[in-house]
Parts: sequence; C-alpha cells; structure tokens
Amino acid sequence: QTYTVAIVGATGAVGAKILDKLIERKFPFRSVKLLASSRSAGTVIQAGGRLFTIEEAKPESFDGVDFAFFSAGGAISENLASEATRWGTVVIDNTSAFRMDAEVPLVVPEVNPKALDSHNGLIANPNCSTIQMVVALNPIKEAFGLKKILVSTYQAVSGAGADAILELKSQSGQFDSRAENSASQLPSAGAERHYPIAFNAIPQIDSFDDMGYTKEEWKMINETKKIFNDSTIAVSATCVRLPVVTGHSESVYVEIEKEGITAEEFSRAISKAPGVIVQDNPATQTYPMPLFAENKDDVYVGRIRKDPDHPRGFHLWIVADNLLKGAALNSVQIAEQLLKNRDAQNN
Ligand code: A2P
Ligand code: 11C
Repeated sequence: QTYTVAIVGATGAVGAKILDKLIERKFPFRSVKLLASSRSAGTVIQAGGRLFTIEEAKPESFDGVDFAFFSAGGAISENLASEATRWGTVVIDNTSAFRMDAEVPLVVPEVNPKALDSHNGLIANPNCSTIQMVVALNPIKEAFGLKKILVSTYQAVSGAGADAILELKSQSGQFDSRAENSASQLPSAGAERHYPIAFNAIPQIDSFDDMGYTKEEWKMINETKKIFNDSTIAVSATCVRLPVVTGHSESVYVEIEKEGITAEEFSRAISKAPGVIVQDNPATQTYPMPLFAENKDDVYVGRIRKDPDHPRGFHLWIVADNLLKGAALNSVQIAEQLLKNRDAQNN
C-alpha cells in the first residue's frame, strides 16, 4: 500500500529535512504535497532527483492526504491541524501546540511506542532538546530507575529556524564589530530585545514566565515527564543558545534509584539502547560534538562519569542533530511506527 503525504512548512529548516528523510528511508508514499505560506507558492524544490512545487497551505489542502507532517510554527498547527484531521488525515505535529494535551500522544518511538496505540488523528513530536535526552536516559530509567535530571543545554541556531542560521552566518564574518552586530532573530524573532549570536552565548530560548524559566526549559521539564509517563521524576533545565549551526548538546546530571552502579555499568546500559551511540574515551579525547553529529540519525553520548560526592549521581554529555532525531527523523519514525502497528493489526 502507498500513501499520500503532506508537509506543512516544507520550505523551513525542518520541513526540508522531513522530505529528505521520507525519500531516504523509502517511506511508501505515492505523492508528497509540499505546503508553505502564499509567499512560497509556485517555488520549485529539488529532492531525491525529483522536482516538487510548493503550494499554499489551506484547509482544503488535506483532501486525500493520509499523513501530514506539520512544521510551520504553533499558530499554523492550531489553525490547520484540526482541518486536516477532519479530512481523515493523520497529523504528526512538530510544534508545541498540542504536546501537553492529555488526548495527544507525545512520542519518541524508541522510548514510548505504546503511546501510539490510542490517538485521535493527532500525534505530537516532542521538542528537539527533549527527544535526544529521553533517548539517552530511557535505558538508564529502565535499568536503574531515575529520580532526578538536571540539564543545561548548548543549542544550535537551526532550532530557531532558517532565518537564524542566516543571521549567524552573516554575523560570523564580523569579528571586529562583534558587539555591534545587528540582530533580529535571537533569542527569538518575536522577542522585545535581540542579541548577536556569533561569538556569544544567549541564556534564553523562547520567552520567560513569572518563575524565571523559559518556555524551552518548561518543554524539557513537562515533556520528559509525559514521555516517561512518570510525574515523580524531578527535572530542571537551563537552556542556552550557542553559535553552532546544527546539533544540540546537553550536559546532564542524573540521580538514579539503584545503589552501587559503576560508571561502566551506566555506560553499558546506554550503549545497548536503540538509536544511541556511546563515544566516550578520555584517553583518546573521544566525546560527541555537534559538528560531527550533523546529518547523523543517532544520539551520541560521552563524558560519562560518577559524581564523587553522591553514590547515585552521574554526569553525561548528549549530542544529536536537532533537525533530524530532534525533529524530522523522529516525525518520520512516528509515521513508520503507525504503519507497523497497522500491519500488526491486519495480520
Ligand atoms: P514560507 O517559506 O513560505 O514562509 P522555519 O522554521 O525554518 O523558519 O520555517 C517556517 C516554515 O513555516 C516555512 O516553511 C514557512 O513557509 C512556513 N510558514 C510560515 N507561515 C506560514 C503560513 N501562514 N502558512 C503555511 N506555512 C507557513
Ligand atoms: C530551539 N527547541 O532549539 C527549539 C526549537 O517546540 O518544537 C523547537 C521548538 C519546538 O529553538
């Protein structure tokens, strides 16, 4: 069987990668509709040796569409996702619009595939920084139990969209005037003040709440608990933007439940998990870095070590391509898992 697929936000940083992954992974599509704003309508895109013409996303665009991947921002998902489900389209939404809705599964296929067993036509793809962390920590949770997660992120500009990548590129050549670099995209395009990202680190991703946390930090806290289906895990996050194009990095401290676990046992548990590669050897300066995780599907883990002052505390460093496992790849894997579940039901 083959399917008609749509990508909403197909000209964006993530949308383009969704098309690449559908082609590369041979998703059984018979046609792909590329949808974006009216500004892009008529633009021709080349992928996998084929030409695709962008159309404007409208409520009627979903007539006959089996699966729609949404990645055009929360407001577009809020407007159009329900229009799509009305046509019987299964929506895989890459924005934060529906992630915390109780009826909407929030899925990382390596971690909670069972959450897909019941859905109302809408499935949410978690935030990029959450996905890579839960992929790496799920085997730890299963083997030793997880009490507490403290994470600091080092996030790439591609998470803020294609315009933020252009801004980093244009500022990067201006070392001498770095303090005066013009900025309009970061911390976020809609923020009241903007700061240069080249030669800088910005401890703000998205807007602040009254407690002083950003929305990105709350995503990591709340989504982690929902994906692990465990509200008792203590999670706290500090999210920082760095002048990296693609690849989010995370310094993570965890407190496990089980006593007497060594760093070797901790590392071995992670290395057996699907979708994770341990790169960890201080003797050869081997550890994950975003530059080398770009365009890779896996989540990379290194710098695994025990807290000298806490018998159940461990540090680790987690890196992944935020546009792939953090977004496009995970979305396509969700669709693949849905097809597997359908096949299993039919047999
Ligand atoms: P367009 O290129 O036509 O503006 P990014 O996350 O990289 O910034 O990309 C945002 C994506 O969302 C782009 O594909 C963009 O299309 C799309 N988009 C923005 N506004 C709309 C809209 N009103 N309807 C559909 N897609 C939109
Ligand atoms: C970033 N994590 O790196 C954000 C981007 O909720 O899907 C993803 C926003 C989201 O800026």
